[in-house]
Amino acid sequence: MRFKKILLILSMFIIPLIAFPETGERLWMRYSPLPDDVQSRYAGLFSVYFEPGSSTVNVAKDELNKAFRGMMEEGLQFQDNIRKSSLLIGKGISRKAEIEGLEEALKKCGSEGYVIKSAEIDGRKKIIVSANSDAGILYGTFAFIRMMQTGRSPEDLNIIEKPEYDLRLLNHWDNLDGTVERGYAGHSIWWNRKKDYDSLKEHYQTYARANASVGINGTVLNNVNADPQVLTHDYIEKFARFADLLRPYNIKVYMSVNFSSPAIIGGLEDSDPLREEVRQWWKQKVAEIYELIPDFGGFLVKANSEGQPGPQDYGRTHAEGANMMAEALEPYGGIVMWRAFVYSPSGDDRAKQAYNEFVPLDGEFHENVIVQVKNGPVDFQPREPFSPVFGAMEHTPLMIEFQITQEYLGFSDHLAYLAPLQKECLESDTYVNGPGSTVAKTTDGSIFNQTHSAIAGVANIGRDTNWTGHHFAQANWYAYGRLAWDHTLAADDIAVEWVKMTFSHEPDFVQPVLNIMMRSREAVVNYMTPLGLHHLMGWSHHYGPEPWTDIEDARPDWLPRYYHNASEYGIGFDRSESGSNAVEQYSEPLRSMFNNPGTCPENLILWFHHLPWDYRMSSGLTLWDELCYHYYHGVDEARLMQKQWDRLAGMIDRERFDHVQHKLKIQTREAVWWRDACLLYFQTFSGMPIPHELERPEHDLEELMELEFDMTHHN
Ligand code: BDP
Repeated sequence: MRFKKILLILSMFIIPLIAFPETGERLWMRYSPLPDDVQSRYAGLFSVYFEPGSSTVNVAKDELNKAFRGMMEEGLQFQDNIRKSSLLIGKGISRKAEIEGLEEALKKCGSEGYVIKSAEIDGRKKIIVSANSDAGILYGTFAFIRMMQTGRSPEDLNIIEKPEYDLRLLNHWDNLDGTVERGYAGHSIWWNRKKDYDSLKEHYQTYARANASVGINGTVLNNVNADPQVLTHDYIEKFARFADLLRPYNIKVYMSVNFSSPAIIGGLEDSDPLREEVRQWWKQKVAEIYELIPDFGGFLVKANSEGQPGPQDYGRTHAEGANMMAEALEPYGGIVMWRAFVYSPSGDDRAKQAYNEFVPLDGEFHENVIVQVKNGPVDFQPREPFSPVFGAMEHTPLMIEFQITQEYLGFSDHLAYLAPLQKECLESDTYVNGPGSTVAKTTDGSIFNQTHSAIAGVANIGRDTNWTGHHFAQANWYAYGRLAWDHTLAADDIAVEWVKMTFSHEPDFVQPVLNIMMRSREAVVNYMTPLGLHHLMGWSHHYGPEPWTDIEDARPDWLPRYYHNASEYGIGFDRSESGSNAVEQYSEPLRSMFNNPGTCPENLILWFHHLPWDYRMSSGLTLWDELCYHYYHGVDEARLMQKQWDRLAGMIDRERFDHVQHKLKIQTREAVWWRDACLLYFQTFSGMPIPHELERPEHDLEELMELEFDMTHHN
């Protein structure tokens, strides 16, 4: 009797906790029961005709069933007859039933898009999900699930979707020893795992489902600082296993390669791209890869950058290097993504170098080469102008590289929702083809007639149970994928989707969380690098503020002082005509606008200008006072985010609530650290007081300068 009682208590209280701890492991695919009103909207859709198909179609079918079982608390009834079904999913629906407008709609959705449509057959209402390919069925099914997850009405649907970019990639900066460069969510999910692949299958499936749910269709499995070993047969076999796992989810694998591989692992004398022996070596390697991975995506290459080898080591150009690989990949349909992130210790402004090296090569790259350009001209800072390379190479497909991992935005300790940053770049007008020539349009094929369109995001994924370290960093993976599919989506709409799917539909929860997310990136900009300042972080760890760092032997353009130039006169980098003239790389009217401090957007003013401390800003304040207000505002925003979150206690599960609360505490403390470090240090030059109505700094400059930063708890 007593035993039974214990069992009962266990099953009532303990077991549910063990069975469903909210660890974040299920990402935005939690499929927990929907609110009653949403359930009732979908209640008529249990009987489904799912046209049989490939393993990709089976993935979609299983997912839909899983989603119904969780969200509607009951599995689907699969029918083999469309008349008995209310939801019809498949490529061939239009052949089986006459549905007005379906054929036309399918013509608009390309090879990966889909149609979701309300229709009436024999006087009965149905919903059709159709596409031209199995991949389209996969994405259409996930879109339908998203509609349910976000509570959208399934009435009067006429959705026609087609992805904006053909290739929507994640770049994992994962090393073969299992560490992740600039990763803050634990070790690599791909490399150096003790467990065998079979026991990890479900883990990889979650990764693949998450990507498929937003439309990511490619992934680079290793670091751009590539270990040559990755091209040995053992590793190619490992890539092949991952490719097999990811294939049903319409995800191709790609590899980062080291330019010197022929010499390092091939035993050749050198890796000169114009030498026949070297070219043959790459051809054979590529053949070996395609033997095992027939749909291998291609190579990503970081060459002649930060110590990586490249064609310039042999007096050859980036184009000659890229084309050699492109030729090897071409017969199989593979591509080369050649990174434009280059800067040599040349003495010229680092922000100008990618443009200087690449724009003259426009037109020289093979058709299957895409040049991959970071969103800004320097390096993934909290705010940068867009890279002037966008729009400047009309004969070369360019792809944007965003950083999803928060190397410069507080690692996985700070909440920073990055969709506003990405939108800011995508929507920046380059003017290269007149007004409206946004960065998005110069890369998605709508302005230039390019063979490929692509986009990449440096992943923030690791072995942490919640995948990304901070629960809110999951939103950055999600939002990147959504924007890669459709860059016209609004950052706040994406955030609402994610919050509903990940946490709750409760408006009293969704609204304040949306508010937190939408303010978060600007908060980080304000407490780290307001008004166009950049690169003020510690030079090795890239985490905390060290605007003072001076290291003998270090390259000047690695050090913050190169960028802020603070002196008794003022602060900022003069990139105007009288300075480095980086403004020249932008088209008119931007060039003139950036060139003049009076017309330069103030949120970039110190990016383009070196100005005196008493320069009058549009607010009427001096530059010094304005800078102080921005830093203090950043801290206020961090505090507000923390308070807003505290008020949500009890509205979601304890585990995730506490975790986020803990992280927000760290963020607020560190926002003060950033503010005090930067302002107290700059004050040694400006000699001006912090406006009296602002609180006094909490730290002492000397104490901050002596702080030994400990990386260990941040990895
Ligand atoms: C920098 C990172 C470095 C990367 C480099 C790159 O600090 O770890 O290797 O970018 O993109 O921001 O290649």
